[in-house]
Amino acid sequence: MDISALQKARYQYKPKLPASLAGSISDIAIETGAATESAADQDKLKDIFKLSYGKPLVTFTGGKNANLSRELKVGVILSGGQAPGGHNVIAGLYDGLKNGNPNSTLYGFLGGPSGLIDNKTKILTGDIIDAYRNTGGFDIIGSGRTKIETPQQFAASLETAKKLGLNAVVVIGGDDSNTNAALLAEYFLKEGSDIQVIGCPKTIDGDLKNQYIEASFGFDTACKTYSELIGNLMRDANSAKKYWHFIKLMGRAASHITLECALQTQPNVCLVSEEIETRQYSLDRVVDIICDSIIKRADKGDNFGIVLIPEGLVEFIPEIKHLIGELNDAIARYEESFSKITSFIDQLYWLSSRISEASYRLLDSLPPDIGMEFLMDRDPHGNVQVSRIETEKLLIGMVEKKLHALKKANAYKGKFSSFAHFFGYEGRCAFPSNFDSDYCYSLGYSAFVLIASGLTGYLSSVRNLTAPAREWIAGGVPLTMLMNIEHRHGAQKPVIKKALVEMDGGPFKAFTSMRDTWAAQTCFRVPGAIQYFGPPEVCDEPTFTLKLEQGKEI
Ligand code: FBP
Repeated sequence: MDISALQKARYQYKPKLPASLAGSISDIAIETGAATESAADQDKLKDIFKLSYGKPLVTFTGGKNANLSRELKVGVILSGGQAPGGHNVIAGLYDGLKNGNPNSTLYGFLGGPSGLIDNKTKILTGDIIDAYRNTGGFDIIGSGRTKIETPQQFAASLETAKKLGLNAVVVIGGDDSNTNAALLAEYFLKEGSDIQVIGCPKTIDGDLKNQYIEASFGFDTACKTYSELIGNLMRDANSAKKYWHFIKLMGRAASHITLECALQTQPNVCLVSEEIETRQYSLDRVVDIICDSIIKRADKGDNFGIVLIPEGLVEFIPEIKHLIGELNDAIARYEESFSKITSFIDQLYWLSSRISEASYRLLDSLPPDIGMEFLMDRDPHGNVQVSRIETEKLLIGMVEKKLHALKKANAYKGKFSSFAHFFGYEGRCAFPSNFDSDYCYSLGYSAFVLIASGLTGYLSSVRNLTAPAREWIAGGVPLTMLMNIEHRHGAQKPVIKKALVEMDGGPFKAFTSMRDTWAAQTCFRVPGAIQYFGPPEVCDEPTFTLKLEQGKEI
């Protein structure tokens, strides 16, 4: 790939580390806290994770730790969707390993977890790492969504790790991938192996967090990228004053991205899936919310505006959630016969006797091209691929219908002209912001310290993230602390609990205090592009979500 001037300049950027990791490698000690409990379902999880449940929290401080200069062999996996900063996690891990002992080796597993199962690796040398520092993407080794699930896959993973003589495997992934990391750590222990497993919290969705994992990496850069694009559309809408833009934003389930972008840009309407589920709003009610703003603004002659829609919305509208649940179960149970049916009409007929009448009627009432999107292949974790459901178009169609009826009844006199957008993949491989560059490098470096200290079943953790990087607190959080039991793919499974938007949380409260004004007036805020060079208040600012969650002003 040809190298841009920005990429060249970013190679020179030296990520900032927390003070506990920034000094000499021989001066990092670990402090062990109290034993931990899982997020819920403690008894069931204790039984599943007999050997790795409930370990203590650990924090790095100044002190001596002879283990850090051991020669180590580590394998790293990039798992699931891309998130800006993944390359810096690997760079931090590499630099930690080499600072500890220049003879240590870092293997990259190619194409995600399947690289571990199939023993597809490449040794990551200094030259390779240098070509990817502070860049976006996961192309250094590639990523994948293979789930390590069957006994054969677990056994093959152990065999690969043994063949390579690994001390540890690092899984850089989201909630599903880190659930896998927890299961792998337990499996290795059960098999009497001392190969360690460490996770790193990745996902632009921002839903892998608790009080010790303050943010997943990539969220910061992705939100800033989308907010720039939304701000640009706002300027365009306010200049021409003739279009409504319906913008769906990535985030498989949680609405964190949409909410952060709303706080940054102040749109006329922002739907928050978690609120819609809490209030049990129907699809019609959601359409009414959008139409209310359109009508209020049309009364003032403003026939333009911005609507933000979270990607996962459909799974939170009660009647659609029910439909998806029934579809998931029916498709999982009769996978073979369903996969042979190719036309939508035949699929509908096949489903008519396998899902409830209400769900069938709803599916049948959707425009066929959108109905079909509900039946597309599930991901390897059994989830509907919501990024492929065009909710923004479904809502535009329903809004048009409603406005047409209102016009006939003389209750709406405006003009409605719209565009549908989906911002998702555009933000996942952007050059990481300074925040993500620093955070990711610190996560990778911490992963090294956890490995060198002999720990397994931990997620690398860096917190106190609204403070300057030197004051960040690095350490590790036991993976079982984030887990609960959920109904997935037709069965009860141990999984990392998704952190959804909280109705009593700072970000949602800040949004609700302003949204009525935004709905009627034009209060657009244009944040502009991510800045990499310049004053810290411009270049290093964390997300509003993070600040509000920590009770800080925005
Ligand atoms: P992860 O949870 O693996 O980080 O992926 C998140 C995500 O970017 C979602 O926002 C989106 O729904 C999904 O990936 C898209 O998946 P794919 O890359 O397979 O199309």
